[in-house]
Amino acid sequence: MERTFIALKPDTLQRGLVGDIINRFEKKGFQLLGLKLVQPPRELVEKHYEEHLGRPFYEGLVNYMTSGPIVASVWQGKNIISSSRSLLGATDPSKAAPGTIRGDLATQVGRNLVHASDSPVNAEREISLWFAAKEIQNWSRSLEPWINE
Ligand code: YYY
Ligand code: MG
Repeated sequence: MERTFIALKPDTLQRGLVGDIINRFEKKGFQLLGLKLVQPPRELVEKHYEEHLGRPFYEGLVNYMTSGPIVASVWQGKNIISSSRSLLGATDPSKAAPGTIRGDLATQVGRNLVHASDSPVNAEREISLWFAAKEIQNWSRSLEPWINE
Protein backbone atom coordinates (compact mmCIF):
# COMPACT_ATOMS: atom_id res chain seq x y z
CA MET A 1 0.00 0.00 0.00
CA GLU A 2 1.32 3.43 -0.99
CA ARG A 3 1.01 6.80 0.74
CA THR A 4 0.90 10.21 -0.87
CA PHE A 5 0.75 13.90 0.01
CA ILE A 6 -2.23 15.88 -1.25
CA ALA A 7 -2.52 19.65 -0.75
CA LEU A 8 -5.64 21.68 -1.41
CA LYS A 9 -4.24 25.01 -2.57
CA PRO A 10 -5.55 28.43 -1.44
CA ASP A 11 -8.02 28.72 -4.36
CA THR A 12 -9.76 25.53 -3.17
CA LEU A 13 -10.47 27.21 0.18
CA GLN A 14 -11.39 30.58 -1.36
CA ARG A 15 -13.85 28.85 -3.69
CA GLY A 16 -15.38 26.60 -1.04
CA LEU A 17 -14.35 23.38 -2.79
CA VAL A 18 -12.62 21.64 0.15
CA GLY A 19 -15.45 19.18 0.80
CA ASP A 20 -15.95 18.43 -2.91
CA ILE A 21 -12.32 17.55 -3.48
CA ILE A 22 -11.86 15.51 -0.29
CA ASN A 23 -15.06 13.67 -1.20
CA ARG A 24 -13.55 12.55 -4.53
CA PHE A 25 -10.61 10.92 -2.73
CA GLU A 26 -12.87 9.26 -0.14
CA LYS A 27 -15.31 7.97 -2.77
CA LYS A 28 -12.45 6.55 -4.82
CA GLY A 29 -11.62 4.35 -1.84
CA PHE A 30 -8.50 6.08 -0.54
CA GLN A 31 -7.92 6.25 3.20
CA LEU A 32 -7.22 9.48 5.06
CA LEU A 33 -4.23 9.27 7.42
CA GLY A 34 -3.57 12.94 8.17
CA LEU A 35 -5.36 16.28 7.68
CA LYS A 36 -4.72 19.87 8.72
CA LEU A 37 -5.24 23.51 7.77
CA VAL A 38 -1.91 25.34 7.41
CA GLN A 39 -0.89 28.88 6.54
CA PRO A 40 2.44 27.80 5.06
CA PRO A 41 5.54 29.91 5.65
CA ARG A 42 7.31 30.93 2.45
CA GLU A 43 10.33 28.69 3.23
CA LEU A 44 8.10 25.62 3.44
CA VAL A 45 6.56 26.29 0.01
CA GLU A 46 10.02 27.01 -1.43
CA LYS A 47 11.26 23.63 -0.14
CA HIS A 48 8.14 21.89 -1.40
CA TYR A 49 8.63 23.32 -4.92
CA GLU A 50 12.46 23.41 -4.94
CA GLU A 51 12.56 21.40 -8.20
CA HIS A 52 10.92 24.40 -9.95
CA LEU A 53 13.34 27.05 -8.64
CA GLY A 54 14.37 29.30 -11.56
CA ARG A 55 11.39 28.48 -13.79
CA PRO A 56 9.43 31.50 -15.09
CA PHE A 57 6.32 30.57 -13.06
CA TYR A 58 8.20 29.94 -9.78
CA GLU A 59 7.70 33.38 -8.16
CA GLY A 60 3.99 33.46 -8.98
CA LEU A 61 3.60 29.89 -7.77
CA VAL A 62 5.18 30.65 -4.38
CA ASN A 63 3.06 33.82 -4.02
CA TYR A 64 -0.12 31.89 -4.84
CA MET A 65 0.75 29.04 -2.46
CA THR A 66 1.42 31.44 0.43
CA SER A 67 -1.64 33.65 -0.23
CA GLY A 68 -3.88 31.84 2.26
CA PRO A 69 -4.41 28.60 4.12
CA ILE A 70 -3.85 25.22 2.50
CA VAL A 71 -5.39 21.89 3.47
CA ALA A 72 -2.48 19.48 3.84
CA SER A 73 -3.30 15.78 3.82
CA VAL A 74 -1.82 12.30 3.73
CA TRP A 75 -3.71 9.47 2.02
CA GLN A 76 -3.13 5.76 1.58
CA GLY A 77 -4.27 3.38 -1.12
CA LYS A 78 -3.33 0.89 -3.81
CA ASN A 79 -1.27 2.62 -6.48
CA ILE A 80 -2.35 5.94 -4.96
CA ILE A 81 0.51 8.06 -6.34
CA SER A 82 -0.30 7.59 -10.02
CA SER A 83 -3.98 7.08 -9.35
CA SER A 84 -4.39 10.38 -7.48
CA ARG A 85 -2.61 12.23 -10.30
CA SER A 86 -5.13 10.73 -12.70
CA LEU A 87 -7.95 11.96 -10.46
CA LEU A 88 -6.41 15.46 -10.56
CA GLY A 89 -5.99 15.52 -14.35
CA ALA A 90 -3.36 17.43 -16.35
CA THR A 91 -1.38 20.19 -14.62
CA ASP A 92 -2.99 22.76 -16.95
CA PRO A 93 -6.75 22.62 -16.28
CA SER A 94 -7.48 23.84 -19.80
CA LYS A 95 -6.00 20.54 -21.01
CA ALA A 96 -7.35 18.33 -18.20
CA ALA A 97 -10.00 15.80 -19.18
CA PRO A 98 -13.60 16.29 -18.08
CA GLY A 99 -14.29 14.11 -15.06
CA THR A 100 -10.98 15.02 -13.44
CA ILE A 101 -10.81 17.52 -10.58
CA ARG A 102 -8.86 20.11 -12.59
CA GLY A 103 -10.84 19.35 -15.74
CA ASP A 104 -14.17 19.88 -13.99
CA LEU A 105 -13.38 22.68 -11.55
CA ALA A 106 -10.53 24.86 -12.83
CA THR A 107 -9.53 26.81 -15.94
CA GLN A 108 -5.85 27.74 -15.75
CA VAL A 109 -2.48 26.40 -14.64
CA GLY A 110 -1.77 29.09 -12.03
CA ARG A 111 -5.05 28.24 -10.21
CA ASN A 112 -5.20 24.47 -10.47
CA LEU A 113 -6.63 23.80 -6.99
CA VAL A 114 -4.67 20.79 -5.84
CA HIS A 115 -1.25 19.18 -5.53
CA ALA A 116 -0.42 15.47 -5.49
CA SER A 117 3.05 13.92 -5.12
CA ASP A 118 4.47 12.55 -8.37
CA SER A 119 6.69 9.66 -7.17
CA PRO A 120 7.25 7.46 -4.12
CA VAL A 121 10.42 9.39 -3.24
CA ASN A 122 8.66 12.75 -3.50
CA ALA A 123 5.63 11.45 -1.58
CA GLU A 124 7.76 10.50 1.43
CA ARG A 125 9.77 13.73 1.13
CA GLU A 126 6.61 15.87 1.05
CA ILE A 127 4.86 13.95 3.86
CA SER A 128 7.82 14.52 6.17
CA LEU A 129 8.11 18.16 5.07
CA TRP A 130 4.47 18.97 5.95
CA PHE A 131 3.68 16.51 8.76
CA ALA A 132 5.17 15.39 12.05
CA ALA A 133 5.01 11.60 12.52
CA LYS A 134 2.51 11.94 15.38
CA GLU A 135 0.06 13.81 13.10
CA ILE A 136 -0.35 10.73 10.92
CA GLN A 137 -2.78 8.06 12.12
CA ASN A 138 -2.25 4.42 11.24
CA TRP A 139 -5.81 3.20 11.64
CA SER A 140 -7.55 0.28 9.98
CA ARG A 141 -10.80 0.55 8.08
CA SER A 142 -13.54 -1.99 8.62
CA LEU A 143 -14.48 -1.51 4.93
CA GLU A 144 -10.94 -2.37 3.76
CA PRO A 145 -11.77 -5.88 2.38
CA TRP A 146 -14.54 -4.33 0.24
CA ILE A 147 -12.15 -1.84 -1.33
CA ASN A 148 -8.98 -3.93 -1.67
CA GLU A 149 -9.27 -7.72 -1.99
O1 YYY B 1 2.76 18.24 -10.35
P1 YYY B 1 1.87 19.27 -10.95
O2 YYY B 1 1.25 20.18 -9.93
O3 YYY B 1 0.82 18.70 -11.88
O4 YYY B 1 2.76 20.19 -11.91
P2 YYY B 1 4.29 20.65 -11.80
O5 YYY B 1 4.88 20.57 -13.16
O6 YYY B 1 5.00 19.94 -10.70
O7 YYY B 1 4.18 22.21 -11.43
C1 YYY B 1 3.87 22.61 -10.11
C2 YYY B 1 2.88 23.72 -10.15
O8 YYY B 1 3.44 24.86 -10.78
C3 YYY B 1 1.62 23.43 -10.96
O9 YYY B 1 0.65 22.71 -10.22
C4 YYY B 1 1.16 24.81 -11.32
C5 YYY B 1 2.45 25.60 -11.45
N1 YYY B 1 2.82 25.78 -12.87
C6 YYY B 1 2.54 26.99 -13.48
O10 YYY B 1 1.97 27.89 -12.83
N2 YYY B 1 2.88 27.17 -14.81
C7 YYY B 1 3.48 26.19 -15.49
N3 YYY B 1 3.79 26.40 -16.78
C8 YYY B 1 3.77 24.96 -14.89
C9 YYY B 1 3.43 24.78 -13.55
MG1 MG C 1 4.60 18.39 -9.38
